[in-house]
Amino acid sequence: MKNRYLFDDTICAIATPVGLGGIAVIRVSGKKALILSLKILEVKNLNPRISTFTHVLDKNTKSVIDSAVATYFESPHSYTGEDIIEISSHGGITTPNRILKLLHSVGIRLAEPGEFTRRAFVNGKLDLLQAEAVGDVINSVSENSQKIAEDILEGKLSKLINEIKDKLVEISSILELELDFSEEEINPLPKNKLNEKIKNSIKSLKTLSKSYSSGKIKREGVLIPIVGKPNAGKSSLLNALLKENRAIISNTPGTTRDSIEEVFKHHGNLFRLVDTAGLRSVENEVEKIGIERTNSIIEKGDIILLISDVTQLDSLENEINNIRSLTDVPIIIALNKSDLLKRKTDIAKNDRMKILISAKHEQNLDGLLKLLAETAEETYKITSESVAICHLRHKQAIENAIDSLNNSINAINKNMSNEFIAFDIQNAVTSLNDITGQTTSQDVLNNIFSNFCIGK
Ligand SMILES: Nc1nc2c(ncn2[C@@H]2O[C@H](COP(=O)(O)OP(=O)(O)OP(=O)(O)O)[C@@H](O)[C@H]2O)c(=O)[nH]1
Ligand SMILES: [Mg+2]
Repeated sequence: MKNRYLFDDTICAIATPVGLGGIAVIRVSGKKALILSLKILEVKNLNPRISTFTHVLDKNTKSVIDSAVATYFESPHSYTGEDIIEISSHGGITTPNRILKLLHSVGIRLAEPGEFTRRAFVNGKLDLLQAEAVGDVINSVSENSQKIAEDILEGKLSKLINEIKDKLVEISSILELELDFSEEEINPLPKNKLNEKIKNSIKSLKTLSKSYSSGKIKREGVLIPIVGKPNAGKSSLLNALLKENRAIISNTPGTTRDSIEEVFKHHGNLFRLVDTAGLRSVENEVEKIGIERTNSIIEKGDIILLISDVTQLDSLENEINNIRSLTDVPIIIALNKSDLLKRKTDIAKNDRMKILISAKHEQNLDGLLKLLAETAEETYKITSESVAICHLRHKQAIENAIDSLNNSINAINKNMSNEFIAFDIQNAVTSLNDITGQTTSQDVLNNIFSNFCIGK
């Protein structure tokens, strides 16, 4: 590593959550982590990688604050790449905060959110993709979101992007080499070979770009607007699935005026269910706004759950057409109030996307959840093992790279000089560098790290 101490000062933070707990971990990182930490510890020295039982002392008042275990991670073999001291003290709110104050009093600055990870990134311990994934692992709320972040943290996505980048750098250096030598001195790369190489890179980038919808869903959950006519039973269904009285239910049409979003976990999948205002033509201003909101939620939805009263299906086709005019994602049609049917019906039999349920009597809700899960998995390849991108920032950079490569192909086809072709390829490389962090602007970095919690 070139320079492990790009940051001059030493920082500290409580790395464990605030609140009651057996143990709290206070972290110190920086050039002076060891000497400054020793000022508040009873021991005279700490050996790298060995946990040492000691006491935390306020040397001014000569009082013992707590018994603790201190561990020294010697640079560069630490999370940040700098010297790190971790003090494991008793948990709770008072003790860790007293220790933090002591550390501050001996000249250690309190860390900004994400500063440990930012130092790890600047010191080359992680690239930007991995650093972002640290935040995603911490914030993950389902097994799927945890898995995608963990894969990125392990470097699987960085490897893929670096492979594409290396190929582009190779093409660009061949082109530049050809500029320096005449055709007699070297064999130039034939135009069709060059085209083929660039097209292969575009293909790999397109696959990555397409993985965004599945990556986003793995990270954030499947957004499922529950829509349908007033009184169809949308709020009843939300409550039945959540097993709580979240939304108000009544037989007055137009009960739900605003959308209610609730997160619901099902077999490792995260469903974000949104109860919406019933769709109908209305004069009432408040209800109108509610319906406009419903339409915009339909546009954002990953799967639409259309609820229809099975005893009043006259307008079902119209409802489906209305939804289709807003989105082309799958529509699951739940025919509700099956308990009101006098006779058995095979109405939902021949259409896989139709299902007969009763929200009020909790009938066939498992069947509905299974259908939702299968549709999500098939449409968004949620369970597939391949690595996926999950941040809009990554998708935009990949698309910029694809645009630049398309420009380079145009330049080749117009028989333009190698300089122009190489310029476009270099632009594509720069876009990819933005993802992994080599050329990312300070603003973007500030934005990424400010979303982290303090102590990470
Ligand atoms: N019999 C029967 N009644 C149901 C069922 N599900 C809901 N209901 C009744 O239908 C009425 C309307 O239910 P809600 O859940 O408020 O309907 P909604 O679609 O949210 O209606 P809005 O918010 O007005 O758009 C209530 O009286 C519910 O008790 C069902 O499965 N069977
Ligand atoms: Mg409702």
